[in-house]
Amino acid sequence: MIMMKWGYATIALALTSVSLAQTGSTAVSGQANIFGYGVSTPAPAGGGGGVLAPVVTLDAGVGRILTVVGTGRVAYFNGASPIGADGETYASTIIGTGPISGVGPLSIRGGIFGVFVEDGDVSGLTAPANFAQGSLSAASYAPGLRQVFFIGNGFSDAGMTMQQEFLVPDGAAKLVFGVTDAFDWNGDIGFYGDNSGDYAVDYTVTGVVPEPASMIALGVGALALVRRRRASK
Ligand SMILES: [Ca+2]
Repeated sequence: MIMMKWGYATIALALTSVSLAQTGSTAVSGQANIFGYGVSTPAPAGGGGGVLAPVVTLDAGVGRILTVVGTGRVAYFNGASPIGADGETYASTIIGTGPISGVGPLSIRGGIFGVFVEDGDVSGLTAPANFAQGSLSAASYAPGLRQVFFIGNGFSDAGMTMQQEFLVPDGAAKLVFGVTDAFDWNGDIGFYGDNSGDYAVDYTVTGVVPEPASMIALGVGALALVRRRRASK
């Protein structure tokens, strides 16, 4: 009888662990304004607000983890040396706009950034505090909803052997990829108009898909156990 009981439990647990693996690729224009999500026209301090940043619709799940491979180069003003996907060292603090946070203080300029957003109209929401990202070579990060975070090339080491993990906040329905820009990389957003070149990202989101059917199976399994237990008494 014990073997039978364990059999039920094993089946039920297996059904609740359907894994999620969402992958895709997108180009990220050097003018893709990471702060522009949720507002029709980001108000720049000058130099242009850029273009809409690409948005990925995330599959539903729990315990979701994002990994990214970022490439490409972007020049941030006419005649500037392009900056790679992993950015370069520079002190930057940029004020956000609308429902999206700013960034910084960070020791990086250029490179690929991301932000997780909930479903629906977020235009009336207040921006959260800037994400305190600290070290840019940590193994994992846990940004909140609408907190802009640095992704870079997605690796923590120069040899690009260790992929960083970005924990997807519960309630996130979308992932936006883009770039930051401001006069001298500090203050109000702006100066997207003179950017040229593109980044590109390959992204993967893993996790567990909650399945109503498996929850029913679990309930049926538990009920069966109760009945067997009662019958054996
Ligand atoms: Ca610029």
